[in-house]
Amino acid sequence: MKEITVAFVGNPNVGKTALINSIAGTKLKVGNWPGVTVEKKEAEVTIENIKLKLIDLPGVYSLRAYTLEEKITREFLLKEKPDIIVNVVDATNLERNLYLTTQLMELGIPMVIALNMWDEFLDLGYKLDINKFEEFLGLKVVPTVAVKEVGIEDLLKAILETIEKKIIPKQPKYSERVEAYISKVINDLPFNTEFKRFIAIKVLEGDLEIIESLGDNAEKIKGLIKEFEELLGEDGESLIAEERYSYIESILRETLKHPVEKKRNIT
Ligand code: GDP
Ligand code: K
Ligand code: MG
Repeated sequence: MKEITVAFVGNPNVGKTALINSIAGTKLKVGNWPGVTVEKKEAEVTIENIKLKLIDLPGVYSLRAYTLEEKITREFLLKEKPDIIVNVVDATNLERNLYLTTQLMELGIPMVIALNMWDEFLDLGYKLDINKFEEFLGLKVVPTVAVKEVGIEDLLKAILETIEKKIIPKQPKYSERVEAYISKVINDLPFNTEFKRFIAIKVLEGDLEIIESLGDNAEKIKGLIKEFEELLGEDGESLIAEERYSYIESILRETLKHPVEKKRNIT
């Protein structure tokens, strides 16, 4: 039987565990990640003769490796290379949640988005043009209410289709100046990796763990980072963060309608 590893990734408290529970029922196994006390939860479910291994990764806001949760989640994605990522997003907090999404997209792993908390999203009066949103990101997007088992069938369908068609998200495009440096770093990477773009961007963000992994090329690349920061007049991490947020804003401007504020009666 074909076996597929599905990594659930998202900010803390967005409904990752609730979503896995409603897909797999009571089959969630709880353990620990090797060497640490962070809980490792996983479940298995078989659909259409495909065994899905659902991995509940620790909640993170970013794929830096500052916190233990970030380290575990990043290690898993880069080393275990899941077949597909389900990026669980709190639909009521899209701008903040999509900051992580941009980084996940850069991995180039097949991916779908579960727009969870869809009940609250609707209650608050938001509207989203899902087709347009999917088109911008180049992946399937499924509204879900994990605690009410809403959207679960559609999410499973999207997962299977994304795997079958190997739907890799589009790459967030940054400014020309930043893209030029991403290309330069990619050219200087000393090893072959399928995560070239992800690694290059992390290098420009000043990610020490990744820079040190570049071995003999680290010094040359540090020179490039210095040049990059001097040219653009800011530290790499802030620069890239700004670029991520302007990419996110450009998409939300075209797809998300905020609730119309109720007019207060003036008496
Ligand atoms: P995790 O940290 O991402 O694993 O999030 P959890 O699965 O623990 O869920 C966080 C909280 O949000 C819990 O109190 C859930 O009951 C609640 N929750 C999860 N999904 C939904 C949803 O779709 N709608 C609403 N209203 N609450 C949800
Ligand atoms: K939680
Ligand atoms: Mg959880």
